[in-house]
This record gives sequence, C-alpha cells and structure tokens, in this order.
Amino acid sequence: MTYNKSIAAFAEAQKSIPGGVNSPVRSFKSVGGQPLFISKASGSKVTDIDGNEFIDYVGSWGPMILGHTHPDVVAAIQKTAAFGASFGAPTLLETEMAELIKEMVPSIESVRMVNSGTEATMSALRLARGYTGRDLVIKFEGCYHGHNDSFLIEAGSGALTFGIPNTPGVTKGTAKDTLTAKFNDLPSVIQLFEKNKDQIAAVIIEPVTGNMGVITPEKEFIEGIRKLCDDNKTVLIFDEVMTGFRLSKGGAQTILGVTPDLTTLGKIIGGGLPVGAYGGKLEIMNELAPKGPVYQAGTLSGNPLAMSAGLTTLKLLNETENFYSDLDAKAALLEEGLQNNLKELNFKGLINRIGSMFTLFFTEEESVNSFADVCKCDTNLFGQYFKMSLDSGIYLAPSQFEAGFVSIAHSEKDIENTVKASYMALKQLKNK
Ligand code: KE4
Repeated sequence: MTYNKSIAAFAEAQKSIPGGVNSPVRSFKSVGGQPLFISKASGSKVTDIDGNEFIDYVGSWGPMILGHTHPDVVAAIQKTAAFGASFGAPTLLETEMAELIKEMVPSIESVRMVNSGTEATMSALRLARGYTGRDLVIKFEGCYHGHNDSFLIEAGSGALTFGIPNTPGVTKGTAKDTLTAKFNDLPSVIQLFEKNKDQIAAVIIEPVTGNMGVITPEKEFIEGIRKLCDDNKTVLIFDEVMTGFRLSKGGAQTILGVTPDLTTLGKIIGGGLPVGAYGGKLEIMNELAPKGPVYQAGTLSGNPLAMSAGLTTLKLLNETENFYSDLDAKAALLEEGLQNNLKELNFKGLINRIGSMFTLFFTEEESVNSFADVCKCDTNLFGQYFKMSLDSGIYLAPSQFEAGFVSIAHSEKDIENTVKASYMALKQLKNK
C-alpha cells in the first residue's frame, strides 16, 4: 500500500490545524506513521485518498454500528436537510428521540440533548453538583469522559495514549474537586467515601471501559459502587457514550443489571452526526433550566438534521429482529479467530471482548482487569502490529488504549480476512 496523498495532505493540514487533526487520537502519533485521510466509506469499509480500501474497526470511534452510509440514515439526512438543518426552536423530532431513548433505556425518565459526549458528561456533573449541593466527583484511572476540565485527571483514551492524563490548563481549583479511584478495586472507592463524608456529588464511570481498552467490571465492584452511592446519597453517573446502544438496546446497564441515576450518551445516538445526551431520574433532571435552577444550553442541541440521523439509527437498532445477537456472533467469530492466532503462534497477548467491543492487548499478563494491568502492555509492539494490519487492509484504532468495534455490516469474509491479516502480522512480529 502507498499513502503518498495522505502524507502530502497531512503536511498541508499541519499548516492550518494544530497537529494536522481535529482530534489528537486521529494523528497516529502513538503508533508512529501518518494518519490516513479518508475520502469515503460504505458498510464495513473505508477508503483513503490514495484509493486504499480498509476493513474498518474504528467506526468513527463507535457511532457506525450499522456500518457506514446505511441507506436509511443517508435518506433521512437528505430528506430532513431539504426542510432546514436547524431552527433553534423545538421540533417534533426531538420529542420522538426523547421518547425512544426512554423506551430503550428504562432508567432514563427525562433526557436532554447536547452536541457531544463531552457536553453530556460535563452537564451531568454540573447537574449532580446542583442537585446534591456538593462539590466532589469520583472518577476512575484510565476512564475517559471527554475533555471537560474535571475529567482530564488520570484520563484514558487520547490523554493516556499521549501520556498526558493530567493536561496543562486544568486549574488546581478544579483538579482538587476530582478524586480518582481504581477500576475493579472497590476498597479504593470506599476509602474516598470515608475520607470525604457527605461531600461527594457524583461517581462517574464507564460501566464497561473502552478508553483504556475493553475491561468489564467485576460484579461486586459495580454493584458495590451502586450501594455506596445509595448509602451516601451520591449521584451515580454511567458514562455510556461508548456503550450506550452498543452493548444492547439499553446499553451496559442492562447487561450488568445495575441502574445508574444519570446516564450520558453520544456516538451511536447521532448516527454519525454530532449528538450527545444525558438523562435519568426525573427528580434530578427536573433541576435543569428552564424547569429548575441548573443552567445548561446549546445552540444546535437537538437540531433536526442530527436528530434525523440518530433517530433513524436507534429505530433500526430497536426494531431489527436479533440485531444484537447477530452483531455478537460476528464479534465472537473475530475473537475466536484472533485467539486461535495467538495460540497457534504461542504469541503473548490476550483479547477482552464484550458484545461488539474488543481489544487485543499486547501483554505477558494472564488477564487485563485494571488500569495497572493495562499499563504493562507493550505499546511499541502494538504500534508495529497496527502498521502491519494497516498495510494488510485492516484499519484498527491507532492506540492500545482504545476499543475496536464490529458493525452489523462486517461480513464473515471481512472477519476471515481480518483473522488472516492478524495471523501474518503476529507471525512477522514473532519472527522479528
Ligand atoms: P466526545 O466529546 O468525543 O463526543 O465524547 C467524549 C467521550 C465521553 N465518554 C466516553 C466513554 C468516550 O469514549 C468519549 C469519546 N471517546 C473517544 C475515543 N475513545 C473519542 C475519540 C476522540 O477523542 O477523537
């Protein structure tokens, strides 16, 4: 594969855009090499400006669960655009979207649309603070909740990838109100509650992590957090920006059987257009302006164009028979193939998968269940694997600390080709 046009485009972009990208994780900086400039996509494939086609496991970092350019979604966007993209006034589409979200995620009794996952988590935290009258928030090392100041503390995803989990620009005044605990380590949470009695407004967590790679919570951990929040009258926020509508119609909370007080959403909910949302208990949501005193606003929140893409996507997820079991079967086939590769080549590594989210960890460890485990991964080896996969037509997330996504558009042939390419890459690495 040659990438000459992307290389030239990246040089050009860097003259006008910081780092040449509009989001750091796209830069390929942590895996070496240069980002691909994508020209088009369809189904499970993306094509770069050099004409190279790839089987896509990034899926725009989660939104493209239906695959790219699903005809119903494209048609909905085109139809709505003809009547106007945004009015800054209520539309019927927003009510329809809110009602469908309430139907699919029963813990959500009322929901507010915003324009990104970051806006959703930022707003949910402000709401929890306004509702409780408390200041402190507990987050978990390696979890990423967008680039809101309060959450760029021991953060995952790009912050972890680039080794800036605590970015400059976040004031001490802000940072002091964020406490960090350890994922799958309930005592680390209990300790913070004991030390900060009656001061903790919220606990925010990725109920299944994607931003330090995929890690599922131990039952006693996630249920223990629920009980701690109940006992301390603290708001439990499940950040389901990635897992919402990804792991099931009701997201991770349905799979785990644990009900949060607030849920944040993004990615899939926009069907590829900029949408975020947060919702939950009516008693809490009613504190939001204009009904209550907690202020939050947005020019393009709930705009009809984004609503039409998101609503069409959610309706397909909600109404397609066996959607999630079919999606899970595809991802299971991929996991089985990758596991067989590791076994046959006696290659040190392991896969964490839940539903259609997966991560291949380059580690000597027997399991990856915590941030500490993740930090033992060989990111250099991952970088080499990433590049070899790319050259074989497989587009993975350019970081060890991310999740891969299978879409319903991925065919058995795609999975077969991915497993073959992965085998060749691992074999090459083994023989190095
Ligand atoms: P956005 O502001 O990027 O829409 O959402 C922030 C966010 C919040 N919560 C979770 C659990 C998330 O995964 C994200 C965003 N995820 C990253 C990738 N893991 C977005 C990719 C990027 O930063 O470009």
